[in-house]
Amino acid sequence: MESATAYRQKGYLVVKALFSPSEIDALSKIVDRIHAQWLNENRSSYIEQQLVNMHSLTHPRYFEQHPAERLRFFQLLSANQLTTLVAELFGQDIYFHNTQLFFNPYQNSRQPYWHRDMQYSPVDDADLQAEQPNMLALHIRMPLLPETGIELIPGTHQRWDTELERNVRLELNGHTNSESLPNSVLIGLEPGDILIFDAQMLHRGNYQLNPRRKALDLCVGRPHRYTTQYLDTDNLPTSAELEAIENKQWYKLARTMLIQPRQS
Ligand SMILES: O=C(O)CCC(=O)C(=O)O
Repeated sequence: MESATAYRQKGYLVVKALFSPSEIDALSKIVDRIHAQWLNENRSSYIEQQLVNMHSLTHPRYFEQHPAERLRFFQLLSANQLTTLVAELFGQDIYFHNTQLFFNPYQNSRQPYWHRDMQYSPVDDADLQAEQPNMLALHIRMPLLPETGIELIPGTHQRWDTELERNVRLELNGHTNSESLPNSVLIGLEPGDILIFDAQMLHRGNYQLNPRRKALDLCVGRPHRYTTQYLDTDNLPTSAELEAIENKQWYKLARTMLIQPRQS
């Protein structure tokens, strides 16, 4: 499969028009309401901490007044065309981990920063490097507005940093994590397109090129002890919701992992 080869080589893949305008519209309406609630509750952190994302959009706290919408949201996120594509690319043992929404920081007051997602966990960088071949943690980026919003360094899912990349990513030897790095690619996406990329490859957002950003992000992957420890039951469908979801394999595996010993 051509796209599997492209992903293996580069660590990312763009699929154009995977979601229909009506699916994007339905997602957008739900996400706007959740984002508005979050902003209402977190406005001072958004401004003072220059936040660029929120997480856990499926949490019940966002559905207290809209219980039926939660099921609809899970259904949209596990759309058949998406789970089929992910199964073709990565196999069946993929679980739903969480969701995020990326937006511009308040008044674009912050520089985007190069990182590998798990560098913010307590796991040592050398251990992350050693485990990288055994991990599959994916972001599925679904822009709800057109954006040129993310920059990646192809191939960094398979190799660790050059000296410059390490200095920039970890802000060593006088470098800052917002400096430009060689061989990066900026990704342009339209609503309906998706970008799948390895959460551990070198990446950063782009805030300047987008007057507004509303980029929904689905975190899925293969169970691994470094990631499954952060899985939160509250973000998963209830048993009744699971029953009603047509395409349930990602959620089913996630729920199984909560009652089984952690897998490596
Ligand atoms: O899209 C962005 O602004 C940054 C994305 C990112 O850092 C991530 O998905 O971990």
